[in-house]
Amino acid sequence: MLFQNARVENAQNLTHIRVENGLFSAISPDLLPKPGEEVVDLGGKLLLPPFIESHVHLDTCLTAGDPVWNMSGTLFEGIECWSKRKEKLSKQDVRDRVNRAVRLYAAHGVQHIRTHVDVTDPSLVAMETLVELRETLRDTMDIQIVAFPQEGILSYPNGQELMRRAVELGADVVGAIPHFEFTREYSVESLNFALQLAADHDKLVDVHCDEIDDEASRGLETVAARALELGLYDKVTASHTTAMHSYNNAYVVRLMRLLKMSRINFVSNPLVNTHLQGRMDTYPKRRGITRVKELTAEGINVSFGHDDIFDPWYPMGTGSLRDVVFMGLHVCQMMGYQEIMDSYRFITTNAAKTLHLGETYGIQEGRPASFVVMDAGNWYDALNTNAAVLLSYKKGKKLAQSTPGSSQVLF
Ligand code: 17E
Ligand code: FE2
Repeated sequence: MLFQNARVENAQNLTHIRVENGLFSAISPDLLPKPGEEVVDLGGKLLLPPFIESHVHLDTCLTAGDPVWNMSGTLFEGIECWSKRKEKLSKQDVRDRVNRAVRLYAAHGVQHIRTHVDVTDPSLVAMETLVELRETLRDTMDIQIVAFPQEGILSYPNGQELMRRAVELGADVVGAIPHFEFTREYSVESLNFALQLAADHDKLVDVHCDEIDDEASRGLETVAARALELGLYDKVTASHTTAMHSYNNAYVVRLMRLLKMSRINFVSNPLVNTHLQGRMDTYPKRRGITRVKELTAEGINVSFGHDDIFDPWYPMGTGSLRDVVFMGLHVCQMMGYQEIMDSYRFITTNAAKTLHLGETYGIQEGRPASFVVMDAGNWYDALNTNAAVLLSYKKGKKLAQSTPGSSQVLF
């Protein structure tokens, strides 16, 4: 099959792309159709590697208001609401909601998801169900599972044992939540435990790290130091790190040296953290987004995640990562021309690094023929016009398509 006249990422010129046996077999402006070959003329539309959701909670999605709404809009009230919803979890409930959420994502060109799954639940029903769904959905959505201790590792009954069991059940990634532990000591101990658990079982790490407006929340330095000392390096990711918004600059300069040495990844969730953070402030109200611009300038890998779709922490969401980037560029003040043009990387190649997708990902000859086509000629226009994802192909198979609606101005 031959896709003609594609604009690949930020390329100046158009090219043609041949897909055979589920792989990109040739990418070149000189390809001619073979006799009988199916041809699709993309007419200069933007072709990108598939979108990657690097941070979401699939187990909690589509539960907003059930049984109670988060009235304050804080992270901590969200955790209380979820704790009530958690009592009602069943395999069927998790399966139904995850299947719906995965299809929302698929419609928006997402083909990979890293989901945090709450393991502070003695039944571990959500974890068991996600492990099953990872298998059932493997041809359509790549799912990576984080064992996420929502209510703490040291501060929740049998927290360490639940984490170990989650890893035995098949979690790909080990999580932690240092800012929610009862004390600073617990916070450090929980991180030592989580990173050692990952090292012992050859797992990745993704910590909900310092998701609080407390400038004294310093889990990040412990995460980075352990990543360095245990030799885990870029297998480790710090998500949220919103306290970094409030750190003093002298401390950040000192911290940045360690962050670079550790080579850890960052995930920022601009939609959700603009909504959750700064809630104890009067005015000025902090935005509570980590320092994406400065981290990027230092060559540190940052991706963007949605975090939630319609759940106790975020009452909206359609699975569109374009909305995430759109918000992220605003709150991080990254609206220069080139910053806008490059911003698809937050939900593609940067996220691929975090998820360790390696050579299974990217528009290159010999790699799996997985890509999306946007209804725009470049990423700037795609972002600005909220362009539809016209096509989503995974390993040469069409997974989703859309026909943009038309609207008319009658004057
Ligand atoms: N849990 C948490 O600790 N933080 C979040 N942002 C969400 C769930 C969505
Ligand atoms: Fe999260």
